Amino acid sequence: MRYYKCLKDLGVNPWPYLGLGLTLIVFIHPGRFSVSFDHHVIQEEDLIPSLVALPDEGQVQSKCPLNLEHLAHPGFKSFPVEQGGGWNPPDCIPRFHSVLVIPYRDRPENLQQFLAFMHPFLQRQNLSYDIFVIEQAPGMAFNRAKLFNIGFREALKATSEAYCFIFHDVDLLPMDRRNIYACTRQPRHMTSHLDKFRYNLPYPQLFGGGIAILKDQFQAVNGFSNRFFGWGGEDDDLSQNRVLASGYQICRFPSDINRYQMLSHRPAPRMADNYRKFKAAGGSDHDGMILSRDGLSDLMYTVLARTREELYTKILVDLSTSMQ
Ligand code: NGS
Repeated sequence: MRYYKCLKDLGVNPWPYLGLGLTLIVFIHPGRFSVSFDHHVIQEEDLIPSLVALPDEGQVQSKCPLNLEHLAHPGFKSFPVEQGGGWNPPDCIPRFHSVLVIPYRDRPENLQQFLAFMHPFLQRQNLSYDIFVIEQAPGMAFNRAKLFNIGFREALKATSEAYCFIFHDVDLLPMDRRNIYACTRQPRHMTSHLDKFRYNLPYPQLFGGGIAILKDQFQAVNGFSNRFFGWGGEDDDLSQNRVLASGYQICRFPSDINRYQMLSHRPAPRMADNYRKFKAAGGSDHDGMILSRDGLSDLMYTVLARTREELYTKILVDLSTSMQ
């Protein structure tokens, strides 16, 4: 009260400042959006049961353990990776297998940081996994979505185990070890809470950054559209016009588990009207023919090189081609 009196003596009315302060706190609070947008969130106790495991081969007792509390403990030593970036737990039978597909061009530092971080992260989760980096050759605008489609196609040629796909940007690192890199029964948006957005989910339908989707689901929606060159929109098309329109639900892990750090890089030029133009040209009209004609079904590319690097398999592709 003394301070209030002093302020009054100075002729200052503190209430508008207090009001402004409170409003600011409400607006900048990191949980502001996450709470209101948390629909189809898998509760922590259901997290492991929600995952789709590899078919059981009857050796249940030697299955790799997966324990969320155990994951949080420090002191994990990582294992060497097979040439080409694949890994299997050495002394137990994995419950899950995941194919990570990373679209790539021109960001060597990010790729190095991503791989150095992800291998121990995935190994700690006792998954078996493969990492495919799909690099777009110079010449055309970057087509993230088409690179994912190519990664899907190429991984299926390379590994018979592939049933769960993680389509992931190279500049995002998961911050919570409980964020299991396996597929859930419904397609999952993984990278919902980024440091860049102060761990807020910018809009509920966001499906960019990193997603986990089963092979059959991805095939059922005909993959991504191949028509998005440049930044933005391809993920919105996948969620709205393909995944949700096909009757799937998009789920998420809880917001504290879905936290990600974005690695620094020059921002890609924003193509603000990419999606609008796409829709104006017919979009992925689910009931019409376009969805079935644009995606995995009309995927054209040429593989220029396929190399098994020390920490990943690299596939260099030319998108300007009309070869399938
Ligand atoms: C939207 C984009 C999405 C993108 C999201 C978040 O505006 O493709 O921002 O991007 N949609 C359109 O452009 C239509 S982020 O800022 O995280 O890079 O995923």
